[in-house]
Amino acid sequence: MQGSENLRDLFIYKALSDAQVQQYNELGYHRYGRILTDTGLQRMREECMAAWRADKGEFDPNKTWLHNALLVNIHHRSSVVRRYYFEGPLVDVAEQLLGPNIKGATSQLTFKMRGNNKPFHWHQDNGYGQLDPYNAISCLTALDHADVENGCLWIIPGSHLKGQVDVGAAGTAEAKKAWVEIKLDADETKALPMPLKAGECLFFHGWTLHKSEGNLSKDRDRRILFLRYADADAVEVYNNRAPRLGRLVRGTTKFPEVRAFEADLA
Ligand SMILES: O=C(O)CCC(=O)C(=O)O
Repeated sequence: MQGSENLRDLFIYKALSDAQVQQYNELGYHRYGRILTDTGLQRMREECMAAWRADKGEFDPNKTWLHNALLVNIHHRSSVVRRYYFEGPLVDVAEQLLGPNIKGATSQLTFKMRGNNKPFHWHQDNGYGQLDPYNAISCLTALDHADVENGCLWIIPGSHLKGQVDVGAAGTAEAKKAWVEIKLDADETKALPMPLKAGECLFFHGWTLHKSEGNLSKDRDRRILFLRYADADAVEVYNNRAPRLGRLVRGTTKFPEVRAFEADLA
């Protein structure tokens, strides 16, 4: 992809209104709606699938969840993801919700291909990698239509207001490396499905409880690009409070290692 390509041919920029910011603060999530243009969606599917096929091949029920569902650092492998992550509309959203100093904290594909009927249990994203300050946002961009049948996300509105849930040993650096699964209790009667159309985006707070059920459709994959942003000074609580390394996408940071990290990644 050409670096000079107009970002507005790929991505749809819209600022959140004050009412939407307030609603996010109350409910812990926001449905942005369409965020990729048709061209952006097509590029993203092509580049993500090239990386996915090279590493993963076809879905294989005999392989681990990690193998079947996750490809980390996709921005190293796809220039359109890189531009979306570093320069796209989500950076503006992150600024509205986190403040002026922001870094990318995670980029990955989280796929639930047809045949993958494994649920992903209730958890907080900040449980899998506790960052402080506790205002990181997770942004899910759908590369396919996602609905209840093919394993869309479910959320408990307002659950972030209860703060960080202690996950004990599952929240340690060792558990994170080994991808120990977290299974929090949640009041299912309050859960809402979050269907998305391809090219739409949902974002939510790092404390918002969410889950997904298995993909029970016969012929539809559920492919999601998962990006996370944090305050530029955010540290990893589980890792002796070392700064989370991620590209500085806006503003400044007190950590020189964060300023230097991926600064040259075009
Ligand atoms: O891929 C899924 O279904 C769930 C992903 C998720 O909740 C996460 O990565 O935090």
